[in-house]
Amino acid sequence: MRRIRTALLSLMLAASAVACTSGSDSQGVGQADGGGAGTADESAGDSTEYQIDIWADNWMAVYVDGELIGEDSVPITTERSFNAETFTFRAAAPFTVAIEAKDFKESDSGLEYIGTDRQQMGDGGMIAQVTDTGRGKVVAATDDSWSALVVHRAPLNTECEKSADPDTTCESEIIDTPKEWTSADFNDRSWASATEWTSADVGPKGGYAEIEWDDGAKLIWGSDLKIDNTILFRKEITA
Ligand SMILES: [Ca+2]
Ligand SMILES: [Ca+2]
Repeated sequence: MRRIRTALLSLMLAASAVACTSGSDSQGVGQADGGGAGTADESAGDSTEYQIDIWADNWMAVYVDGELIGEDSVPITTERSFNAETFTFRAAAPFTVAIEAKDFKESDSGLEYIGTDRQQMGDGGMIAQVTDTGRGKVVAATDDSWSALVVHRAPLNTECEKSADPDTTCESEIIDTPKEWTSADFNDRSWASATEWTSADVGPKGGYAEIEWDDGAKLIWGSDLKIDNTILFRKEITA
């Protein structure tokens, strides 16, 4: 499947290169320069077993080179759904880890506990590390070298937090999740860098302490722990 796509992509790139040199000048800037090296595919025999440990407030799904390898076993609608997960997978470096992380929100207002005396903006946070299980070595971990795209931000007007009708008064910014964003050759160069947060900022609990985190593993999120509700993260791992 992947081979075919790679071959098709090469053909398309070749075709557009011909089109460019033969006169048409209006395209090709955006993506033709994106993939490049990334498409040297692994043959299954060369793959290595890895595990990823991950903790998120409140929910996450993990993809490797476009394939879902695991998602949070506790539904996001579970109150205080804080838990760590460990997933194993096989891959050949370089490979791309893509993580969708969600802070719980009851509606697009961005608030939780709506209509109760606890109505508030919840906050998020996520940490992960990838270990080569054969060598017992952490080969990658979350930090500000990861790319991030916030696809759900709310409330933009934080003063709506105690509103009696937050679904009307709270404003949000919601963008479409890009197609193929989990694939190795997706071009994420327009994305922001993830923001590193301290454990004092995030207050990680429920499973976080059960994992022995590498010193290089940092809690990350968007630039705002409360307003950034759904975030896509990506990192190409070379080791
Ligand atoms: Ca939360
Ligand atoms: Ca939030």
